Amino acid sequence: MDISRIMQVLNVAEKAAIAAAKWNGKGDKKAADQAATEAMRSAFNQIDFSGRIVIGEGERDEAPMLYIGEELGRGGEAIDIAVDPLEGTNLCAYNRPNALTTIAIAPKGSLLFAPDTYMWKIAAGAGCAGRVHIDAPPAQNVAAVADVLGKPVAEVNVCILLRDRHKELIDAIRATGARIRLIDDGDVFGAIATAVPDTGIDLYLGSGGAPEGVLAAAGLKAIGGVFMGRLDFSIDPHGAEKRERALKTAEIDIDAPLTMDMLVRSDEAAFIACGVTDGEMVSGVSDIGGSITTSSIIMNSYDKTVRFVRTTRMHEGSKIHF
Ligand code: VTB
Repeated sequence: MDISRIMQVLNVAEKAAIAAAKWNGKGDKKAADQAATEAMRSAFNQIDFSGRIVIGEGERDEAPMLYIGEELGRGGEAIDIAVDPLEGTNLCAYNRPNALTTIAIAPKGSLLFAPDTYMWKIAAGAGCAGRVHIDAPPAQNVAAVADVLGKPVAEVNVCILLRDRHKELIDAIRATGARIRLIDDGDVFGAIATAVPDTGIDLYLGSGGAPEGVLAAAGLKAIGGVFMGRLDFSIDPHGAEKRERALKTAEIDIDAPLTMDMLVRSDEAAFIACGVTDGEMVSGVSDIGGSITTSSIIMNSYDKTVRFVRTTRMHEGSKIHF
């Protein structure tokens, strides 16, 4: 995406983060999500583009805003949009690290309409393409990442969502001697962080939301990292009916390993995340003396860049605090 479009969408992510952060630590994840969603929708509608939600808050009948298929903007260039307005609603509600507002944008028709179910995922940073695979045993993937990074397996840090279904996976990683960073929520962060050296996360493994997989794939593809997924309807309480539906409507073989090129069918995609709570990748929203500062990460295919952007919004009488 060209830089002017990126700046417009960055502004959307920032506005959503500022709205969500008012709910940091307030124990109300619904209110936080709603605030982020409303702010995001309203900011998208200011943009001179023809945006279309491909990944959003749900189907039209269950989500009043940012529903799948919703059209946004004032008209212009046709753009596919994937959003999770508040990725990690619990993280925000309980003021835990790495709640983010997340957006991926790509030319129309290029983002996969992923079914709202689970996906097994593997993500790793640059250099790991062709070395790790969603179907390879965990120990093999850890060994490959250790080799690429030039460090012993014992120093590889694997991020995994803390869920009962991951017991076997966690045991397998423990057996290799590698480190594990367990996270309560927020696997878009976990996957993207593999490509951001200062986070200390080298590999992401495990199952989380399929829509979140498309968001992470957009970021990792943009900067030459690796992401692969495999849909899993069996974890989902409504999996059987969702599988039936996906069999009829999906644009892909729903049982196949999904590559970044299947999830994001363009070399023009970009991923933007703005911090809501503080985290290892970006800081959360801070409001000091009336000036509000946000921190964001942008991964853009167009110029193969990763940008960290700190924005301070001045209000009357406020001073900038860097
Ligand atoms: C997943 C993960 C998300 O919620 O969707 C998870 O991808 C829900 O998983 O990042 P469970 O149903 O097992 O709780 C997040 O962690 C946060 O939205």
